[in-house]
Amino acid sequence: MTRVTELPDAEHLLSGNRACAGCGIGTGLRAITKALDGRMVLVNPASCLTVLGGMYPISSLDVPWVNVAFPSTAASAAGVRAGLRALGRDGEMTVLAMAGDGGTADIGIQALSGAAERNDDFIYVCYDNEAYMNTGTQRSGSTPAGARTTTTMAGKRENPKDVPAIMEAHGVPYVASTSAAFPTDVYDKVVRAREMSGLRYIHMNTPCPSGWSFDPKDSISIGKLAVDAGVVVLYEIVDGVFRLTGRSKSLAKAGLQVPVAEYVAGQGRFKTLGEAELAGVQRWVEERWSAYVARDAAGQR
Ligand SMILES: Cc1ncc(C[n+]2csc(CCOP(=O)(O)OP(=O)(O)O)c2C)c(N)n1
Ligand code: SF4
Ligand SMILES: [Mg+2]
Repeated sequence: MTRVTELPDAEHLLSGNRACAGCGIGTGLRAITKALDGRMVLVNPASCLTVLGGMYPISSLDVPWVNVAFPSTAASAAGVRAGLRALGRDGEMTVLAMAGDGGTADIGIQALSGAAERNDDFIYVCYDNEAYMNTGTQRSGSTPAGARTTTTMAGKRENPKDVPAIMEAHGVPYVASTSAAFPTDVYDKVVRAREMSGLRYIHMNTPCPSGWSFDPKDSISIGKLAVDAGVVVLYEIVDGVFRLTGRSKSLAKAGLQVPVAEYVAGQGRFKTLGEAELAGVQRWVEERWSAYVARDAAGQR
């Protein structure tokens, strides 16, 4: 695994942007742009990422990017790739589609499914802050059970949609789950994806101080707690072979380090979560975790 001190020095996400203090998107995007060495076109729809980028003609990124309509990210990325091919510039840069969880799990899923079925040639990163944050924290298909949003005032009832599993079912060559709290895990996965072709899907958890209600200084520690509790799991599936990575790989031997109760305690969005609901979430996490550990062991045989 790459160490932080081994990451490339070049910065493509410039200092100063319009995201909230402590926003996980910036941490993750910084690692992604380093992994692509700045040779990329970013395609993104309306979201907090658009806000982070700034308004034309100002940009906080030193790479070209295209803002597209909310449901069309994957279709637009496929179009950008086709355009580069037509210009004879196909090998020059990676096309990176990057959208939020609302733009991926809900409104953009038909375009993403179509692109996955065609195995279109780009990397798609869903950064998951677990709600529609840019418009003021509405519930998405990726919001966890028990989380309070402006459209689930008593806490959401349903568990989140498993988008990486949906993408795996399409048979795409690369699927990964990562967290902005582990920038080297993000970096290594984007490097691996960069070296492959076809549709490569990466799901990146990005803590959101404003929407989750915690102190911005705790962004990384909350992201790490999510992994230690098994709420977020770091893994990759390369040509159908599953393996846990980084911190989650260590936890396969050591066992989950903290109960879900400890993870939710520091976040205001879970303040309506009752004991019975919490026990339900804990069971759901443990069942998922056991399945991941079993798949990891099977993949190594
Ligand atoms: C078709 C359409 N519907 C609704 C909107 C309003 N809108 C802009 S950003 C956004 C929220 C996006 O949520 P998500 O994709 O999770 O990204 P986040 O804001 O959380 O970063 C919404 C609903 C829009 N721009 N276009
Ligand atoms: S609302 Fe959340 S995701 Fe959006 S910029 Fe602020 S911290 Fe980042
Ligand atoms: Mg979101």
